[in-house]
Amino acid sequence: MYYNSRIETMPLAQLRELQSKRLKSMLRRLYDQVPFYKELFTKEGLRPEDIKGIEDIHKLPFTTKEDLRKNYPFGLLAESMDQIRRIHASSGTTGKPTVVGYNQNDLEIFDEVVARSLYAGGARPGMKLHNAYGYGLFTGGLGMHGGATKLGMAVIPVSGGMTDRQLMILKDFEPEVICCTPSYAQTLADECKKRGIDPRELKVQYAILGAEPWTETIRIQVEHGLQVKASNIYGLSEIIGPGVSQEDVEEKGTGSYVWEDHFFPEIVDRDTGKPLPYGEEGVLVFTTLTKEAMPLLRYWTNDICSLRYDPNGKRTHIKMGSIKGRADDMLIIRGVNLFYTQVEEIIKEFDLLVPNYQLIVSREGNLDKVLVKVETGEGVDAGNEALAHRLKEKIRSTIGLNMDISLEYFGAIPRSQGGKLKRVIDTRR
Ligand code: DLL
Repeated sequence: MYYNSRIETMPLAQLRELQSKRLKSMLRRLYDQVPFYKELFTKEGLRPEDIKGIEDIHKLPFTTKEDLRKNYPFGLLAESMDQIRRIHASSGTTGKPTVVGYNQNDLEIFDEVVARSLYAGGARPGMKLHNAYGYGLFTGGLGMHGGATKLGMAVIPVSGGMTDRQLMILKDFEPEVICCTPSYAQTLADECKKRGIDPRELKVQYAILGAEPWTETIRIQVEHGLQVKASNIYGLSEIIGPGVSQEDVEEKGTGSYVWEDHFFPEIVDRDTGKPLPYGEEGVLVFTTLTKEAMPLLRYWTNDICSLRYDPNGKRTHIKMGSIKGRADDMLIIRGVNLFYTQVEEIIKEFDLLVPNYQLIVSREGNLDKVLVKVETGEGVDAGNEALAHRLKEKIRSTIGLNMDISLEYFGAIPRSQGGKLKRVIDTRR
């Protein structure tokens, strides 16, 4: 039932004790090894010994992406370079990438949390993993690879792109598990259909999807189009990579287990930074409890979601809900806060539309404009003005914004080629 049953079902009181112990030694390390943190603590009048346990965590300052940028590339390492065994980087929206480093122990933790995640997603030792996350500086490819190896799977390191070859491998190598972004899984499902490949001929049973926000509609499409059970994997380079949290394939839709023995999650108010109670939506913040090469304290992820314990869940660890969007790519359109997923929610109510879309944001004079380009279903006329009008009205009455609509033919909007899909093109900046 579990990859690591002792940890995954550890009673909460015991988990808290473990977290407290780990937090204290992590703070000592930050203070002694990272000048940035020593300065930050001094500025706040804090010493590591002021923190008695995990319940004091809210007294500590946040770390932001800006702090990583200012210390680019290696300024936040708590370990000398000769102990570093891997470096990853994720591209930011502007300028230099965010750089992270791992020592041997960190890589072992990475493998452990990914192995747990794969297991919760349905993978078992002896199965083959079709790994279509990108290999390279992105943590997806190598991260999933390491965890699958640890679990005892045979990894097929396909990486992203070259859809023809992906389909051939899916058919001929008969992997039982695939991992990729949800949008790429949609691409693969569409291509199967186009080429007349019956997904039931494939042996793939489980899809472990993440690295970008997705919805229940996409789950249904992928599950149907590839004949798999699809579960969510979440993570970010700064904290480790994929495997910070994972949905159990038998508890779909109830949230993803955060591996709390390694990553302590909080939800805070996006404006005040104050901790919010379980169930409320706010910014997700993580503290790494065990990472040695680059521990981070209260890292402000900018991802918006909520946390809750599930009394009916198989594991004791907390669950995070699906990511509603990012606080920093939240759009402000004529003063209205907008997550593009809100538009997606509306699109999916229309049977004649498919949720493959793009929002093009521009400014005319002082007025923000949004153009919604959305595909119609196969065989549906993209010139259907009544349909465009109904969508426009629904958006106006639900979100309170007038948007322009451009219906596109099925297949007209670029599909993911394996990387993260760009849903919003904001030309105002
Ligand atoms: O995307 C790590 C990863 C790889 C996760 C493979 C899952 C699978 P970054 O490139 O640093 O790391 O991007 C992290 O991607 O803060 C979220 O905004 C978003 N993200 C990642 N997973 C999910 C998910 C990897 N399951 C950023 N749902 C995060 C929604 C996700 N958003």
